[in-house]
Amino acid sequence: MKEIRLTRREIFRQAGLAAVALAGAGLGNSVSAAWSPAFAQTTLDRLRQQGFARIAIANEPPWTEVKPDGKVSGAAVEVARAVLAKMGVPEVVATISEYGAMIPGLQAGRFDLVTAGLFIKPDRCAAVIFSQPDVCDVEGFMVKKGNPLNLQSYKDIANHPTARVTAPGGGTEERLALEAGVPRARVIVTPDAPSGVKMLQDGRVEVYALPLLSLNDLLEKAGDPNLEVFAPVKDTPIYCAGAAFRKADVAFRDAYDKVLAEMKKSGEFREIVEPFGFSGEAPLLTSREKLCAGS
Ligand code: 6CS
Repeated sequence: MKEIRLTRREIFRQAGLAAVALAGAGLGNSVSAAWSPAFAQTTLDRLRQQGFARIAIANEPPWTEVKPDGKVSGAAVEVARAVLAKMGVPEVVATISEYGAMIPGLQAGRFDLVTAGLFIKPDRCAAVIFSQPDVCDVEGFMVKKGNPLNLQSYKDIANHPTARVTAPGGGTEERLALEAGVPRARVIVTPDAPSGVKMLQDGRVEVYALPLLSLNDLLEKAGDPNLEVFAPVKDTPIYCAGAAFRKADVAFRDAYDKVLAEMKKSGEFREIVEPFGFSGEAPLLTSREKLCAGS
């Protein structure tokens, strides 16, 4: 391959961001660059060319779901599928991931975007960039019928001498429990949605914490009259999720946002999310900027 010797100034002048990465590799003032701007393909170009985007999901209906026939669906996935199709990326290839592993996986290049109903929160906005909000929900507690310990907030769990809560690893509920002062030993990570219900049924925990729509889905599937859902959990906000992108993928995220905004305006967005039980209105009442600022 013909070696092209470029000075740092020529690199910065010729090829923009890609050069910053290369020069930032500490290659000194003049580097051999076996590439030219023609090779500086954007993420969106690559996805269009390969015909699919790799997405991270949690398999937590109705946000994301792998159906018995293997088809991937859920409100967050169907929104992303529709937006990406309009961007010229016809397919999505999903990987089930724990919430806590989604952002590291995105940053490591295992996924092209996260469309798992990842809540837009200040700590996450420091690590990734989000689309504008897509699906929102309140928080809930699944408990034994009658909520015998009268657990209505994470503080109630913390203040009870033995109450245990289960929640997804690296998810918001785990963090809320720890921040409310529930000892680590009483915050148990559930590997998947159904396991949390089983732990509650077997008396290994007293609360299963998830967004309300997720718990309602699990309650219906469990068909267990000894379980009920308490919501909204006191002292918790309405959370809104968005698609998450690597910080370097601003152009990809902005192009995604443009299509998402058009779909919200045309009513297509509402037609996708409402059959899953989500409000088509709620995401319009807030913004990425507000949610990243913690308001
Ligand atoms: O983004 C989160 O942290 C939360 N999102 C969903 C859809 N479920 C639980 C999880 O903790």
